[in-house]
Amino acid sequence: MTSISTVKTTPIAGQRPGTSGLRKKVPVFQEPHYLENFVQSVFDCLEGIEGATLVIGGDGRYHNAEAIQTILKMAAANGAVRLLVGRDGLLSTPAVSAVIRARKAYGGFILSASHNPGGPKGDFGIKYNIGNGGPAPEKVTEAVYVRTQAIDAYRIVEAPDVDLSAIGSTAIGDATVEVIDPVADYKALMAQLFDFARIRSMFESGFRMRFDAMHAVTGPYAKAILEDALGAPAGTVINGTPLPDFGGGHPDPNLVHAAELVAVMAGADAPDLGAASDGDGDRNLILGQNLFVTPSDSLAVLAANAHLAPGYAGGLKGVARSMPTSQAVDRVAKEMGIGCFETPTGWKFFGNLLDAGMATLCGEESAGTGSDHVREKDGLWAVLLWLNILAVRQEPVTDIVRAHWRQFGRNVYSRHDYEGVDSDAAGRLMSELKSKLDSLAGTTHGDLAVERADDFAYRDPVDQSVSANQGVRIFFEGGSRIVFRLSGTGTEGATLRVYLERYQPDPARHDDEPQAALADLIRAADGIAGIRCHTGRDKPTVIT
Ligand code: VG1
Ligand code: CO
Repeated sequence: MTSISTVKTTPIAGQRPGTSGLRKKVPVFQEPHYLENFVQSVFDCLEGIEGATLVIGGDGRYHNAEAIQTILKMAAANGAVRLLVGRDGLLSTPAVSAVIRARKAYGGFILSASHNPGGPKGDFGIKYNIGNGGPAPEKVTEAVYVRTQAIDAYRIVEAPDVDLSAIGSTAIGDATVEVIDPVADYKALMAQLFDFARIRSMFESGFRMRFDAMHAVTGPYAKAILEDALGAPAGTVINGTPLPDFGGGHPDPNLVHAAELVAVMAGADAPDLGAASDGDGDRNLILGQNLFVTPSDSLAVLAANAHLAPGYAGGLKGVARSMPTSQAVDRVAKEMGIGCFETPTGWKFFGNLLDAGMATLCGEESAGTGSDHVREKDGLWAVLLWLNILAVRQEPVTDIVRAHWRQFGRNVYSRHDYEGVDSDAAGRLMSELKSKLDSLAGTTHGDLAVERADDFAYRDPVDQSVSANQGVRIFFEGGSRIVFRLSGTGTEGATLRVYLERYQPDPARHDDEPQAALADLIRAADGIAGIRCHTGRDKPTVIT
């Protein structure tokens, strides 16, 4: 007999999902009923959970194992009958998406706080994905939030924990838990998209790369694909064992947190390609010898060359980028005569475009790139597409990027983050800025003249839903741009993100150091928004 308990609970304040699910410090998720309230609120908003198949997995961070057991027992109590879980509770974000799609599941839960640090005092997070494999759209996340404010009970099966360490099936209440190989579905999908034989022969002829898994979830995926399937030498994947605290590091593949890899790629004996991924495996960092390929440039180069990989040989239906991402890909789309969409920050906004066949490739400046193969951004996929392009073109990364700039011009780009800022001060900065948008047009800042400024609002071309307040855009004559927005993934105070972009058509200036090339925009950003005066900071916490 299955024993299902209905446990009384009360709403918990502040369970509002941000850019990418609900993220809080681990001790918050450990508070009584905290996780249960949110998970039950999700179930309460789903129609047809009765008899459903769900996929559950996480990036292996601290509290992953405990949270998964709770979700399994709640899923069974709420009527789901088949629960697919990665071995040891591990599944990267793109792998969850791939499994949901491959096995036609109803949806899934991803346990991750992505690039945020883990450990007992680190961050934890939960995100619900729908049947297309992508993050639940805003109308679902809003309904869940409303539900968290009214919930009074949750349902859970009384049962011992399920052993997740070996492939196999276990009953839990009326449901079956199937422990699956976390890599298999994903690897099979990659083998369909890319020319593994060609990449393999590139490695055989001495091509060298270094992939930094940052002690996070991509280690097993990268080893299975790069080393085992593609024949890259052992040791190509570094920091390849997932650890609950990511080895004390910050699994964010950028110039600051992947400093070890950046140093290797700047050294005399640098490999041909350097790459890294984040906590949950959906981001990517691409480095050539002595060259950081900005995610915005990477998206543009991939769009221009994707047809070289078998999965994209038929060309692209369109491309999409988040609003703060540089306009480099827009130039490629124009040249190719395909559509180019500008969406708010966060992968959930790409879902409709991908489902409708309006876009094939999507990207964000925050190191997220992906395609219609899944409905999440996909770190290892981006690395494999680069490898496929390199195997066909037989040129160094640096030459490919430089040639791209010569053809399209360079969108010099940088993001300045002010982390842990007082929330009220950050709010005041944004509201003052918004109050003067109309009066900014025509003003000059050094040599820069403002063309127009707005607060970005997006109308989804598929379902016509509108998402307002998505960040302030300031356009300057000549194609330069500054964007201001507040992060929706932080767990301490507020993070102000300032995105700076200047278009440089002149090849003689393509080698200019980005911060120097953007110096007048950096000054203008402070002049316009009063960053120093509002935040009390004289420089950003992180520059990428
Ligand atoms: C950040 C990035 C955004 C990304 C989001 C989730 O959001 O800027 O581009 O989609 O993280 O990424 P924010 O609101 O802090 O700027 V991750 O790898 O969760 O999955
Ligand atoms: Co991530």
